[in-house]
Amino acid sequence: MIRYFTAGESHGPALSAIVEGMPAGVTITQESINYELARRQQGYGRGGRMKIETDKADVLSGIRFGKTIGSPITLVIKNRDWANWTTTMSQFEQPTEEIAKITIPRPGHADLAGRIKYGLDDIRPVIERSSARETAARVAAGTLAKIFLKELGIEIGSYVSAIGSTTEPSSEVQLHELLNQGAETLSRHADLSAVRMLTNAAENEAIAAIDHAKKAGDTLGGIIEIFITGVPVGFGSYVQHDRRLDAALASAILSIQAIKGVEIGTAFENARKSGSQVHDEFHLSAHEGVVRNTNRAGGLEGSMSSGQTIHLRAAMKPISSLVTPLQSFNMETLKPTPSRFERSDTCAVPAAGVVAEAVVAPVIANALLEKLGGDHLHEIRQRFDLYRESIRTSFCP
Ligand code: EPS
Repeated sequence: MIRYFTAGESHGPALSAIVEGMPAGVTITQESINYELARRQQGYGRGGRMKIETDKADVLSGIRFGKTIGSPITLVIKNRDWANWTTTMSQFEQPTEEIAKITIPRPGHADLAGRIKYGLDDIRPVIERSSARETAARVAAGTLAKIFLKELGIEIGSYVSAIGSTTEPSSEVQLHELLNQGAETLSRHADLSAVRMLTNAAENEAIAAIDHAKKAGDTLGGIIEIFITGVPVGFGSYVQHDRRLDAALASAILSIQAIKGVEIGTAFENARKSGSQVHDEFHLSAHEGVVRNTNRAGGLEGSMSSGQTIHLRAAMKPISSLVTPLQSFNMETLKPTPSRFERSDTCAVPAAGVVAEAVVAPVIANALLEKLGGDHLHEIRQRFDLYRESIRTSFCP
């Protein structure tokens, strides 16, 4: 099973990740990891930091001659901005000059609870580790699982369906056409847009909304749609809470900074309808076996994959670092005061879609490994092909 941890402060020397349990024999290139890191840096509305960084991952272990060897893989992404923070973020040396403590928490951020929880006298360490900069390490780690899944024809993609009150009116037909070619085709299409939306009209409206928010010293959230194609029926399980695939996917998405809601399929719309209008009926096809004409369940039934495209939707709150301050207080003087500004983004919804793709990849990879086992790509592929074919042929009338 794939496990990973990340480490690193936003303005420390580097971010890192150790990924354990990647099957052996998977071809990895540095370009493929760096490609995803570059995608994460994109998006209209990002702040000044993205102009400083060009994220690239160094691989320190677990890969030999371009292939995984089954050993833990260590990834390191250097922070270019570290050069400007060596005094403030010094690990051992005591600064000779006074470093101003941060004592005014931003509403909506980890500042208040983090300082209290860890008994700190300065909010700076909370900002450093709670920062969404950490997602660079998660994208690097998740990309490994994504590459492994792609070898088996399982693809993960995403697009942005809303930024603030701007909603993407993407047609079901267009979405279907893109997803039919694999979820990565959808992502490549979304990547052409500065806000990862699918129509020019929505893109232009979203850009204008971001400009407006920036001018007002405000921020915008939005909604991301995540799709996973090629997952066969029967991954995950209903028999125990911690083996439920829907719960594991939702947990991974909710672990992304600023994500406050997850929906599977059209769950909230379904809740307002009767069962006969919701459930996806079975039909039998001579060549494909079990087929459905609808996918309101979002590819997950009984906490297992249904064999249809998995569809998750995530709600991102507006970033909580605002130029125009909200009401706050000084944690030392206990005097009411406007919140302070920390450099940030106006809108990071497009980047969050790339992060979402990365965090669901190990979840799907683990569901696959739990079902089929195997330690190297060749044996996993044999088992995967056999499983898929046996399902298909069992139900062809
Ligand atoms: C981010 C890096 C950060 C922020 C942002 C995401 O860089 P800095 O703090 O140096 O400007 O731009 O972080 C946050 C939104 C946050 O709340 O901390 C990145 O690499 O994605």
